[in-house]
Amino acid sequence: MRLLSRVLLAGLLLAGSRLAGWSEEGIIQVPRLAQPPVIDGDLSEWKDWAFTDGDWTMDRLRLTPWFDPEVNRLTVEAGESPLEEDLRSTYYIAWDEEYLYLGAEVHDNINDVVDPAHEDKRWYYKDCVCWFIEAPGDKTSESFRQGDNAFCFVIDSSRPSYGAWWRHGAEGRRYLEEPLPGEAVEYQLRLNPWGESKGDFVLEARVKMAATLAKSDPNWTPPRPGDVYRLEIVHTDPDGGDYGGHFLIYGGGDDDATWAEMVLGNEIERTAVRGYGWGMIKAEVWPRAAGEVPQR
Ligand SMILES: [Ca+2]
Ligand SMILES: [Ca+2]
Ligand SMILES: [Ca+2]
Ligand SMILES: [Ca+2]
Repeated sequence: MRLLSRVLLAGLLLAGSRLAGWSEEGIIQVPRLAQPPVIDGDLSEWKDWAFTDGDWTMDRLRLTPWFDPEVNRLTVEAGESPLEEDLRSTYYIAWDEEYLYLGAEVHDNINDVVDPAHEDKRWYYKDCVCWFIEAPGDKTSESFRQGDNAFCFVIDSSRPSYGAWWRHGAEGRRYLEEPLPGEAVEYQLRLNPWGESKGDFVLEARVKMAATLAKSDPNWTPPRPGDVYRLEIVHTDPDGGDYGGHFLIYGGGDDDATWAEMVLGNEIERTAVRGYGWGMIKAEVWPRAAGEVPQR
């Protein structure tokens, strides 16, 4: 990277650290769905009623407090595509009484799920979208201890046994690694959904909370509006390279104290969507006022 870029990035990082972190300042409000979606690789029936804050690119990510040039690969080598062609992605999250719903619409130049040193747990060396969730959320700094979960989906259309992965903690245990149990997950991938690139995909998934969150933390209780979890999204995109092609969004890595606060919210009213326009409704990251939980 050129010296000037390094200086600029260092400045951004300093500015970011003075913000004391996204999770200290904003709350992600995740709406409840009135109708359970069909898990078929098409998000159209629920994505407008879910949490999203739009397209993520490397250019956007490097303006955030969580950006770390050691983790997020930004350099463009000669002959490589511009960054926005490397990876551009929109994520969606919602919930109901039984499930967390997770979605991603992704523009990716290359589908890469080949890992020369494959192990089932090495999703981070493959194209993979992963939601890190602590439930219930707390302010204690932990790395995949009690209450910490990663729900990871390898973008492999052959749906291998490790394609839906669960890294998690439990009471007195940490970094447990196993496939998401069959009864806990349903997911679909749609590759090249827009006929533009074989690397593009839509991911639609649901994860049963009682079969996962309750096992990682005995203090978890069935979800109710106002419950506080914590969230980070990790999206790996090696594209033939080694570990390091990463988006880390809403957090700074495995330390769950860096993850953003995520509050289970109520349903988005259709009338509200009509009344306010997409930008207002979809940018559901709210400034926090003295411990107040935002109400819809
Ligand atoms: Ca669907
Ligand atoms: Ca890529
Ligand atoms: Ca890729
Ligand atoms: Ca914690």
